[in-house]
Amino acid sequence: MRARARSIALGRNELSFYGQNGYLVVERFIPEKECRSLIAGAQGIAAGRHANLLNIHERSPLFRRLLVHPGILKAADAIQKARMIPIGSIFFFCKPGNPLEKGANAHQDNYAAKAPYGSYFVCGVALDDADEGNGALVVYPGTHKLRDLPYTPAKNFEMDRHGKIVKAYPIGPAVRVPVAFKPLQLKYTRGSLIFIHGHLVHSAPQNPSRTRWRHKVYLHYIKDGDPFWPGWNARRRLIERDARPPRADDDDDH
Ligand SMILES: O=C(O)CCC(=O)C(=O)O
Repeated sequence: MRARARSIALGRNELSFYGQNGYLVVERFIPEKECRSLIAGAQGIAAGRHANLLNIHERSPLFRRLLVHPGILKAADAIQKARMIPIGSIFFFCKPGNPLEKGANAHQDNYAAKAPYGSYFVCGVALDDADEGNGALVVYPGTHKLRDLPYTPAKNFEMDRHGKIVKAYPIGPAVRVPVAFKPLQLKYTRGSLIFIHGHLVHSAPQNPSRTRWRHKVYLHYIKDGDPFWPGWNARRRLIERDARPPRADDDDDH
């Protein structure tokens, strides 16, 4: 199911699709030019070392603006029927053959935020076209209704004493998916948004392409007033929805 592009005017059909399946794709919402700028921004930060970038919104005003994008917030509020507050972000390069990114196990994102059921909410922003050729996201429609599935805690990264990722594991602690729920590898174009329920089981293979990258950023939100776990590595925290990114000359009184 695909919602209409750009305006994110979510109607009854889209909201009911999300309710049934736990995800919703909005095609080509972020313009091509902006996708290219976001990729260039992340590549600039990576400087040739392509590990996941946790909280990229703290390192780049472009990503900070994306996290509080009024169109994304409006859609998030409508889907979640609540005021949604940004709490984090993570950037994936999904560079072909990259040892510092290993794809993702079949997992539920709420293992990280440990929020009440239905509160944690993720918006993936695809910065490249994605399909099975470059390891697009795989979802297990309907699994969000299973609530919290058991898992064994596992680390995503090993970091050095400066907080730099030196080793990566597949993201997320693996869960067992009941056989009634079938995997579906999505196909989406650059600029698409993928709204994901915090309890939807999803995974991603390591990028199997030899040539195609799959840049993507995930934006994280929580229902206003709900508790969440900040995490050891991610350090999620509440972010003002309407704050402008700080400018270089804003820090006179610190
Ligand atoms: O590579 C991907 O798109 C999936 C990443 C993922 O599953 C996650 O951040 O929870």
